[in-house]
Parts: sequence; C-alpha cells; structure tokens
Amino acid sequence: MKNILFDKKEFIKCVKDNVKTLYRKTMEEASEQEVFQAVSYAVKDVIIDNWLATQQTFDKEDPKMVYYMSMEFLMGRALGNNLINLTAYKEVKEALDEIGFDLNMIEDQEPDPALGNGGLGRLAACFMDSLATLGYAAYGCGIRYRYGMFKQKIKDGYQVEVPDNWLKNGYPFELRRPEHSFEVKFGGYVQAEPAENGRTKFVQKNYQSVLAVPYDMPIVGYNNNMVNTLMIWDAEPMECFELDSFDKGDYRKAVEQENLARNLVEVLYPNDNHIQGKELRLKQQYFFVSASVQRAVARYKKYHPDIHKLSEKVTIQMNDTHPTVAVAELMRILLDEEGLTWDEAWAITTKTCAYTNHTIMAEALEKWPIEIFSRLLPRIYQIVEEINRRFLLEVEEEYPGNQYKKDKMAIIHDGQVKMAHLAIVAGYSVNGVARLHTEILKKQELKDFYELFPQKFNNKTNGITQRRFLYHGNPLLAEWVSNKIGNDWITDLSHMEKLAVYVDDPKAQQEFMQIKYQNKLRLAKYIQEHNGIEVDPRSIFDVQVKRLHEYKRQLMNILHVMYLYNKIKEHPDMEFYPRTFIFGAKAAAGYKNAKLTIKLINAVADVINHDASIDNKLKVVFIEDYKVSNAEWIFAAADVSEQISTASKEASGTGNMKFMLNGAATIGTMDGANVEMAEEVGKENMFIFGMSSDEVIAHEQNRDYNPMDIFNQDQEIRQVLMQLINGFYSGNDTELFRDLYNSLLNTQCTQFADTYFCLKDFRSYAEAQERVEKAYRDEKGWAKLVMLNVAHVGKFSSDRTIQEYVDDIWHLDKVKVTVTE
Ligand code: 26V
Repeated sequence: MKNILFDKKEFIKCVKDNVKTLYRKTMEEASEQEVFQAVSYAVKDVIIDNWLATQQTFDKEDPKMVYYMSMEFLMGRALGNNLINLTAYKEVKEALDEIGFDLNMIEDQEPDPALGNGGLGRLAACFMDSLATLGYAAYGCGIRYRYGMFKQKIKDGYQVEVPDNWLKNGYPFELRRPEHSFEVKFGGYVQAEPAENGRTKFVQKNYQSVLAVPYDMPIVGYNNNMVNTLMIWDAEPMECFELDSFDKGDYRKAVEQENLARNLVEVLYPNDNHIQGKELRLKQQYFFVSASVQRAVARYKKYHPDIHKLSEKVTIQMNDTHPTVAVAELMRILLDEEGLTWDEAWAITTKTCAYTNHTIMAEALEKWPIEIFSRLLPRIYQIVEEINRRFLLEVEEEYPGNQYKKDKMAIIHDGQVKMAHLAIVAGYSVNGVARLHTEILKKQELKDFYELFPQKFNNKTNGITQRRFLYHGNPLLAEWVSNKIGNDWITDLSHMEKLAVYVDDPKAQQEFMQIKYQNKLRLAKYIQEHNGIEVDPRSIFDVQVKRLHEYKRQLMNILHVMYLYNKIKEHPDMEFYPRTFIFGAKAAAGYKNAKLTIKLINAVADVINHDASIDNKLKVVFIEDYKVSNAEWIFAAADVSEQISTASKEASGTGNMKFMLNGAATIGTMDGANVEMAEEVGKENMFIFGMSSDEVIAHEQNRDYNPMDIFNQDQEIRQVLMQLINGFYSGNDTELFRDLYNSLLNTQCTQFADTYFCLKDFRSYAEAQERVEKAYRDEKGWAKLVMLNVAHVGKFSSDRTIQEYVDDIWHLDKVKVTVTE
C-alpha cells in the first residue's frame, strides 16, 4: 500500500473524497471541523496499515508485553502528533497549504482528549509515546469517559466548570472493537460449591453486570512503523436475554443494569488531591481493570497453553493504586476460572503485577471502607482478605508478637482496605518517580514495607516526550536544534549535549533568544485573543502552570507578586525589569482554598493590570482552561519556570522538564525531579531556594514552626498578608480572602497554620527572584544559562525512563515492524 502522506496529490484526493463521503460536500462547503475530520480519516488510513503490520509482528514474534493500567490518559490532541511520528508533518502541511488550508487551524479543531487530571495522566501519555517509539509491545488500558477533565471558564475571577463533551463530533482516531467485549460483574453474593476436583468453587450469584466494550486508539511510534494500542473501555448494558435466563421479568433489575452501564463511564473524577471514597469511583476501577485483565489473559491463552508462564509474556504496571484491584482480579481468574490452587495463582500474580507510587500526600492514599468494597466486589473482597491473612502470618514470622507492626502494615485494618499495601504485597516491583521521592518512600512513608521487601523497591525518575513538547510544540526551536546538531535528538535526547559548544557563541545565542521572542509573540497573541490582556513580549515571562494545590504554592507566588507591587508603588524609581506573571491551573471543584487562590490571582491581576502608574512594569495573567494543547505554546514562550512546591511534597513534577526543554530557567525548591535537574545542569544554572526536604520534615515532626513569628517580625510580609483582609484586592470586602489569610496564620483552621511553609520560604523565594532579574539583565549570560539547560535536558526524556522500566522491571523484547507494500 502506498503511503499517501508522502504524495501530496494523493493525500489531497483522499481528503476531498472523505469530505464527499462523510458530509456530501465539496471542500469549499465544508466547515473547519469537517475538514479536520476528513484530514484525520486520511491520516488514520495510513496508520491502520502500520497498525495491522504491528499486530502481525506481535503474532509472529510473540514478544513480552506490558499492560499499562491507568485511570487516566491525558493524551492531548492526536492529529499533529501522529503526523510528527509518521514523519509526514511537513508534507501534509504543504499539501494543505496548496489547497488553501492551514494545518494549525485544522489541528485546532480537534478537541483535547483530556481523560486525565494532571501529572499522572500526562505521564501515562508520554509513556505510551515512548513505548511505541522504542519498539516495545504495549497496551494502555483505561476508561473512555464520556466527559473528560472539565473545561475551565473564568467568570468574575472565579473558576466555573463546564462539561467537556469531547465526543460530540465523533472522534476520528478511535476504533470500536465489540468483538473484544467482556462481562464485568458487581454485587450479589458468593456461593461456595463443591467442584469436580474435590475442591471448593466460589461462584458469584445475583450480581449485576455490564458489558465492557473497548475502543482502540492508535499510538504511533516515531518513524518506525510501530503502532501500539490504547484500549479505553466503554460500558454498555448487557443484552436483555442474559437477564431472562435467571431473572425473568425482573424489570427493576433490567433498569438498574442499564443505569449502571450509563453511569459507570460518564465522567472522570476531577480530583487529584484527596479521596472521597465514592462508590462509583471503585466501580470505575474494577470495571476497566477486570475487562483489561480478562483481555490480557484471553490474548495470552490464544497463543500459549501454559497459564503458569503468564509472567513470561505479560506484565501489568499499575499507575498508582487506582488499578490495584488488578491483583485480586488476576487471582480470581486464576483460581475460579483457570482452577489453579492458591499457591499457583499467587506465584503467577506476584510475578506479573508491579506498582508505581506518585504521591506521598496522605490525603491521596486510597483506602476503601470495607462496607463498600465487600458489597460491590464480594468475591474480590474474599480474595483480598485471604491475601491479608497470609501476609499477616508473614509479618508475624518476621516480627513475632509485634501487633503494632501488624496493625500498621495490614491490608485490611480499621474498617478499611488499604490499596497501597495491597499493591506492595502483591507486586514484584514498587517504584517512586524521582530519586528524592523514592528515598522518602523508603525512609518514611513505606519504611516498614521497605524493611520487609527491600528488593522490590526502585526508582524510575519521570520523563517527558520531546516529540510532543519540542518537535510539535516549538517548531522554531526544534528546527534550530536540528540545524545545529542534526536530527538524532528526536529519538535520543542525550544528543542535546552537543549544543553545549554553542552556549558562548554570540550568533547562536542571538538566534536562540530570537526564537524565544517569536514564541513569546505567539503566546502574547493567544493571551490577547483569549484574555483581552496586552502583554509586552519583551518583559520576562514568568510562568506557573500546573494543577492548583496548596503544596504547589501558587499562593506563595501571588503573595510575592503582591509584595513586588507594594515595592514598586513605594519606590516608583527603583530598578525593575518588567515582568509578566502567567498562571494556569485548574482546581478540583470542591477544593475551597484552591478555588479561592484562583480568585485571588485574578483579583490581583485586576488591580495591577489597571494601574497605569506602574508603567507596565508588572502584569498578571491567568490563562483560562490550561490543557495539553495550550501548554505546548506556554512552555515554548516561558523565560522562567516556577517549580516552587514545599520540598518533599512534589513526587517528581514533569512540567519542570518541559520548561527546561524549551529554554526556560527554573526557579525552584530542591524537590522532586528538580534535584536531578540541578545535578544535570548545575545548581548555578538554576535559581534554587527554600528549605530542604529534610528541614521540612523535621519541622513537621517537631511541630516547631510558627508563622506568627514571621508575621510579627517582617513588616513587608505583614503588609501583604493584611492586604488579604483589608479589602485591598476585594473592593473593600474584608471577608473574601479571609480563608487564605487564616490558612497561613490561624492554627485553629488547619492542623497547623501555613502547612506548606509559604511564609517560611518567602524571603528565600523573593531573594531568588532578585537573582533571576539580575541574571536576565545580562543578556548574554541569560542566553548561555538557558541554552545550558537545553543542552543538559537529555536525562528527562520519557524514552530514558521507559528504557529503565524495561531493563529493571518489565524485561520486554524489542520489536521491529516492517510494512510490505
Ligand atoms: C489521586 C487521586 C486521589 C483520589 C481521587 C482521584 C485521584 C486522582 C489522581 C490522583 C493522583 C494524583 C497523583 C499525581 O498526579 N501525582 C503526580 O504524578 C506525577 C507523575 O508521576 C508527578 O510528576 C507529580 O509530582 C505528582 O504529583
């Protein structure tokens, strides 16, 4: 089959044909959305051939595969990325130009598939890209939510959540695969029955079930013909005849089953800070996990007779604890359907499942009330109970008579099922996502487990895909890099090192900063169009974009902006390099302080942006609806990257790496992957400030921090804090921001005041910001600094991360796909 993407004429013909058959229109009549659909179907045509070839190669070569199970895949738009990875972006752009269509405009028609909240979901998406590019067989397993991450509107400075109906025009890159559907059962009770072999069989009775129907999305590898699959599951009601067989005429149950199917995949939980113990969420988890494990086992059995050797061909990676029911589901299948003994089933499961931890925030550690868990998943609960019983015997053996240990480590304790404990006990690998994070897990949060199973623990520092976040998002810089050092960086980011020879070259410096300026113009235009705010592209673009969380300290950032504003007002003649503070963040809908922080940022923006007396020295912009597609532009335009979490709280961070890749300088704490960035580029090429994680942890343990001392001693900080409650930014409403004020100072409101040490780190932060300004004034020095950052970003490619997962955990075989004409 000929590759139409490389033949402009044929490609255009294909697009025109698609417009005709899909819409009965000519190109002139078609809407932009319709052209997007037509172009996407033309691209999909090409992908399908590679997809088939990949499947055939899998069948022939029988490689070991990873099933990456994740509640979230924050994919972002597919069209541009697919064209990049098919190495056809330029050709298609030119072809469309010839018939008067702008590829950027067409790309802009695609909804962002936003089936994720933030870091964890985006990491899964980067991993899928790297797996395909490196030639490893992988299935992503997730949920096809009807509504993804909400769209954010800002009204009167407040966040308003708008449903994200991403499927409303149909999504051209998905493929429904009803032939791979599976039944998933909920509720009812378990009946023990004698089995033929003399053992006992456990049968679930009087359950409700739904049909899990997979939609496959292609994951295109870069320039290697490989196309992996992201399978996301939709829920459909079981056919009614199923009901008839044992519940004849039970109308109520039929309706209930239909509702179950409808509700299950309706919406992504837009929370990533704390668990609410919502039953529907557990249903979602079991739903996609059960379907995925069933499909994995079915595929394995199709080619292999011996289920005992499952782990030689299949490995399951659990992205956080959300899919941890996978271990019990696999046990259930092996015990109840394959008829294995407990020991046989356990031996297989504990060689097949592995777990990644993404947070140490206690609020986000999943625990399920036994009542919900056992009612919803009666057989799974029995199995978890047995895993727990046997595990506690093991603990008893290791620590005889130590009840305290048993209580602490139990999987089921205090009326709750602890998913992290289950994942660690049943998994063969437990990894953190940056070195510091993994060390904290070993030394503090998971210390007991580390002592019992040291061999399971390992670190896999996160990474990002340079193909989306440089090649696609920043075409000007990508081309410049390729001109300087060739194309190899696209699949091996360590080649960026070669840029080091240019960091002192005045011409290269100038080119580099000129590209940054062009990207700032592009973002300034976006801000003008979307926010109606004019920003000066010559000002320093200082950016913090990420989910809104107290630990990420957007509040400290905006307090510092307030502090700067006071200074400028007081000393109008002081030296000050113009700055544009750019924020983008979604807050979980029920997270009060987070939402109030958004309001504060907008209120401060309102006052500052309208104060003519400060001569445009300061601007504050809140970018509405931060998402993968506008993120690509934001990273490209940033001068300064704010990575200012309270040390020890940010497991890794991945935005930090995207900024670094795009030539922004980091102002940050020694937290998460910042530590490793500093190691790569040198602390002197970042703006590091604040307490270390050890200091933070010591204060938490000693409970010896009192922000009131700072309030009393530091007049400038006091002034800023008083402006939260004297109506300065709230049209004289002294109550509007009182909760934020209280969170910083009032011990009665939270466990202890200023939980995230905003005031403690404030002076150090302000001083680091002064260093940023001083450095930026030195044009050559700045160019060198940011170029050095790009030159040392190599480690932070998700290609490196995935290779480490393969080498240390998964042990996959490399696959080479050839497409025959
Ligand atoms: C937790 C919860 C808790 C229950 C409610 C729903 C929900 C949804 C998601 C999460 C996970 C949040 C954890 C997360 O996103 N962690 C981030 O993972 C990134 C990738 O490893 C890492 O770079 C960030 O530092 C970490 O915060």
